[in-house]
Amino acid sequence: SSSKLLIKGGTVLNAHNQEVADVYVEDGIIVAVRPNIKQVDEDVTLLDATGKYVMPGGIDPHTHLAMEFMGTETIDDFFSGQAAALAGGTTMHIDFVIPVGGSLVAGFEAYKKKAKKSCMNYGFHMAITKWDESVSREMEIMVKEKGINSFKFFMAYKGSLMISDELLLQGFKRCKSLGALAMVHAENGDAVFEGQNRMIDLGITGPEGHALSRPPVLEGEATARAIRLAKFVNTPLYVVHVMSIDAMEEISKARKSGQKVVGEPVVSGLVLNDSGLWNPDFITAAKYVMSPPIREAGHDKALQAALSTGVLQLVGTDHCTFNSTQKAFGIDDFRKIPNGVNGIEERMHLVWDTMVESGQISVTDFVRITSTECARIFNIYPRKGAILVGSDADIIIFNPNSSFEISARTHHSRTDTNVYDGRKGKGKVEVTIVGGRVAWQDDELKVAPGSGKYIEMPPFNYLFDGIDKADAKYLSSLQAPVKRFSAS
Ligand code: DUC
Ligand code: ZN
Ligand code: ZN
Ligand code: ZN
Repeated sequence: SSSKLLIKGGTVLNAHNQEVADVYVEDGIIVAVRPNIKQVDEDVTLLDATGKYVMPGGIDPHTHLAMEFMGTETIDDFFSGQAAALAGGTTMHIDFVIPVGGSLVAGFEAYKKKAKKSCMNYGFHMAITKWDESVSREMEIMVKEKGINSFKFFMAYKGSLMISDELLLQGFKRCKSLGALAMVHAENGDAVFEGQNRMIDLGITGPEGHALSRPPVLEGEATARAIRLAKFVNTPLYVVHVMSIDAMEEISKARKSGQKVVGEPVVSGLVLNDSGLWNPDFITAAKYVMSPPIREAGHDKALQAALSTGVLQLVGTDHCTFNSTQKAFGIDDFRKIPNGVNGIEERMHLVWDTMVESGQISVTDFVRITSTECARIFNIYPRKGAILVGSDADIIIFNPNSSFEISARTHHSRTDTNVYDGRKGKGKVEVTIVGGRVAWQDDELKVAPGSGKYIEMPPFNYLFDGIDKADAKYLSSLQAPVKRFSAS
């Protein structure tokens, strides 16, 4: 069997540079990157990349495969979702484990089981949806034994996933002590509840009520609150699915002040806006329902600009698909429409077209925001996110002169709709390589369920550098007599 691969003549892209070079792979690892590598053995698979880019496979930091949610389960599981990912040039994703019966360990085991049918690299974040001693203890098990270095807290979904500020603080403190990254879904869940009641009282029960019930100000408020609480605890913070100017500006302000805050826009927020979206045809509109919602025109362009200037650092998808039958659960009440849109297959193409083709970012920036930065934040760089000697051979061959076209009829997700249906653009992923093997080529999946690999992520990423020092400085400042109240 061939475990040797030679990619000839392409322009190799990394976040830090670009060069015309060949890439030679053995047993899943990149062993040489330089011009004019000679094909030595007979059993080397040869790929011609002349005139094309050779870059690290995409890493999607935010997906939900096989997730039980809002009374149903996402239609894409770890095989169909990953097949779609591979078709779109993504070689790794990080999914959110939901605890089972309040247990993180049980949730982890359940997700490992779901992921047995994987055919690419995957890692996990863990959602924290309640707080007690056992959750706190299990967080340590996750970090020290299970390869999870990030925990997501929901400030929305009142009555199910949402947790209070008190518990958020406990969670942030625990993350900090474990060297794990705290993540937040930032919307004010109490206010969303109020907003939903308002819509129902007004008789607005259609999909547009979803967006109207949770406006940008609620995302801005929760983002600001999470940022300030993270500052109080002095721990890094990762804000998932930044969908509004309101949230983005809070992140911008915090980063300017030196706070360690990461902002993740998702493809839907970057390329969609809600003009013409709330079509009178229920399904046509319901497919766009996600949380936070797709915003009015203006937020999309502002998020693109923030991504191009580094205010936001990496792009996810929140891929969370439900088919028309599932979306129809909310036909009489938008509150029952399962939240979520597709994107795992479309992310690389749409980001290239929207950000690179439009001239907003360079080709090396593209690598950074779709792969390298994610690997750095989740502490698996340079194993992932780079074409370097010693890195895992997760590689795509991208033809900038070809073109893509998105259609629900031809996409590889199991869902029957696509929020990007009909979109066309420049650039096309032609070959996707995972662990040194061609996983997707000529519109054909070449890997079988079960060939995927769980990627463990170690704690204490670069964002934790200097935190001890800042804490020590704070503590010593409290010792200064001038700060103390004196009775004398
Ligand atoms: N938002 C969604 O749209 N789906 C999954 C969970 C979430 O926060
Ligand atoms: Zn969320
Ligand atoms: Zn999500
Ligand atoms: Zn196909």
